[in-house]
Amino acid sequence: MLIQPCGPKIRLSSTETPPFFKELMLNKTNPTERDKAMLTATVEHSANTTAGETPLTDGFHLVIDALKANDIDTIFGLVGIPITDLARLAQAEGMRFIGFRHEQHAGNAAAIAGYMTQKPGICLTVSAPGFLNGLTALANATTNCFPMILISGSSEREIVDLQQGDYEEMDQLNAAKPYAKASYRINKAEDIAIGVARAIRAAVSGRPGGVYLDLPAQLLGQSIPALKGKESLFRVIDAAPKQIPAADTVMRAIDVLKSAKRPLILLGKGAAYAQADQEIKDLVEKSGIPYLPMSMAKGLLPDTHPQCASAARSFVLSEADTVMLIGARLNWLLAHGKGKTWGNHLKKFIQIDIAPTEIDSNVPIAAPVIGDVGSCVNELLKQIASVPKPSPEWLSAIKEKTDKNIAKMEETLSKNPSPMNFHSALRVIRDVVKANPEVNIVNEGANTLDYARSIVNMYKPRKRFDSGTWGIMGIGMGYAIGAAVVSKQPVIAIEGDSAFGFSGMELETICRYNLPIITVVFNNNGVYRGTDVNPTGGPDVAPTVFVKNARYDKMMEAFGGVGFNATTPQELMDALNQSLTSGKPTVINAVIDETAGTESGRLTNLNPASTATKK
Ligand code: ADP
Ligand code: TPW
Repeated sequence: MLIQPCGPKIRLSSTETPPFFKELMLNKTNPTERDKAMLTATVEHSANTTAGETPLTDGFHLVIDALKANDIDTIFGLVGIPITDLARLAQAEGMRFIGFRHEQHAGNAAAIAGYMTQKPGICLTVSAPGFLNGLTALANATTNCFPMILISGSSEREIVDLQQGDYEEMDQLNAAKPYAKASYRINKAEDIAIGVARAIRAAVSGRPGGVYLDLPAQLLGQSIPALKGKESLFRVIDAAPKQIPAADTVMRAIDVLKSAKRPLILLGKGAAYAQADQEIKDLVEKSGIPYLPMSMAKGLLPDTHPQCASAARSFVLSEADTVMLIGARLNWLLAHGKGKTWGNHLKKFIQIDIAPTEIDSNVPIAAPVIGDVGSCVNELLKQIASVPKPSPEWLSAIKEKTDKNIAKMEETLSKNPSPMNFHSALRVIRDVVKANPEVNIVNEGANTLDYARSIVNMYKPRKRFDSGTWGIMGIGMGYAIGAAVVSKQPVIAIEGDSAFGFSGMELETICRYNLPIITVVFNNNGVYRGTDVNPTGGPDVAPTVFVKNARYDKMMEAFGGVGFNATTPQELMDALNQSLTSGKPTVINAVIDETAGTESGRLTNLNPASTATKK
């Protein structure tokens, strides 16, 4: 048998049929050809370790060995033909296999694990439908620049390619291509190590993204001499090499900063991903430039930092004359760098990014600095002393605006309406996070997302995970599970009731692995709110409306977790504190005024309005 680079081995005696195959055969009155083939392969795998014969290894083992050789210790997935034994083997070989109820959530867990660790998160699925369920997560990872690898088993190539109607037939490789940073198929066992290495490198180098790796069923059963297999294994060297920016680009950026009257730094999730926390802190503090964190960059510096301009966001975006983007794109989340949001002043942009094609994507960039955030910020730091500090007028104008807006928000937050609204419930979560800054936050919904982003301060980097670049619903439980597994610290998932529904079945997964995840469902009886009516007076409720007064906490109790129904801020606070102390899987059904939400939260203007009916 193959010598493993690390981890315990399952040893199969030459005469013994492995227990899971025994079970497979016993439970089947009519085992398929593939079942028989797998059994044969495994028995041979062990039988051939007897004296005098060439020891063999197989595709199953080589996939696991190749992942382990690259320090990948966790797989998020969902089993079935042809990857069940791959999952079993991963577990038997000391990896963690976290099994989900739907592949999309396994994929989301993998993606967020990749974002948190800079190692690609792995999602394992079955063919066609399982693959497609995972594909949404893969596309979302690519869109958000998270490194992940979707590994899917696939059906018999020759049948798929002739479209002869195989079980779960699909040309997965081509289906994945438009949504992945790279897509590969491995056809030969001796290529497994290279295939895995290519996937890892593609996921994490340059701009990170989602990679698809297609493993045909026949590959897994293929055997090759164990020695040959062992020799094929290797560890990827420097998978995400540093990219040092050219010196002239750094000097150009410094010159632009020198000419700035009202400079602003914008930190994006690329900056958080880079794990250059100290360098970024130094650049912000040594330059004295006010900064704005994008939602997932919150906590890179504490949101309470004196240079944080979040509370004066509209003001600084419209008034700044020079903006230095660090790992942030000028996409819809930043109004494409133009229009009303950005005011009437001509802006100069400096953009630090690892992807050269990002530059000038929406507006001309005066000073592109291409490289990894850590290296770019380091180079800028060497020159930053030559840049004059921002004018006291600019800083005091921001402070005045910040103080005013914070005072206004405090007034709103201090109210105690009954039922609770978004503000009174989020005030509680804000206070709990302040007291427990190590807590991870997952956040999705419309109003629930928009309000939580501005109300709940973050204090540590890479602790906030949300709907991100797509504004996607459904990341909730997947991200929460990924974050809990990777960080081994509590997670509070702040979920709109609609948002929660997309991944709610993963509560069972959370209970099964006993993860310290507290899901707070902001229950306002519908999508955005619960008050719409069917204008026809018919029996169907309006498209945005759910069952009234649903008890999401009861869902959790069905799986042995803890449920709370919170109707007041005090009840919510008590439930949160109790859950953080117990560490038990928990759902808090937070009853929110059903009239409280607005259509699409802060994105109302993105809903198309008819020009025919417009007055
Ligand atoms: P946000 O949504 O927070 O504004 P985006 O996802 O739009 O952030 O932008 C992240 C940017 O960061 C992408 O353009 C990506 O290429 C870039 N990026 C990701 N990792 C790095 C890195 N290590 N160094 C430099 N740029 C990076
Ligand atoms: C995959 C469209 C955006 S926000 C939202 C939907 C359905 C839910 C808003 O209601 P919720 O929050 O969660 O109750 P709240 O606080 O306003 O009450 N499908 C996908 N992604 C998106 N973005 C949608 C649909 C959407």
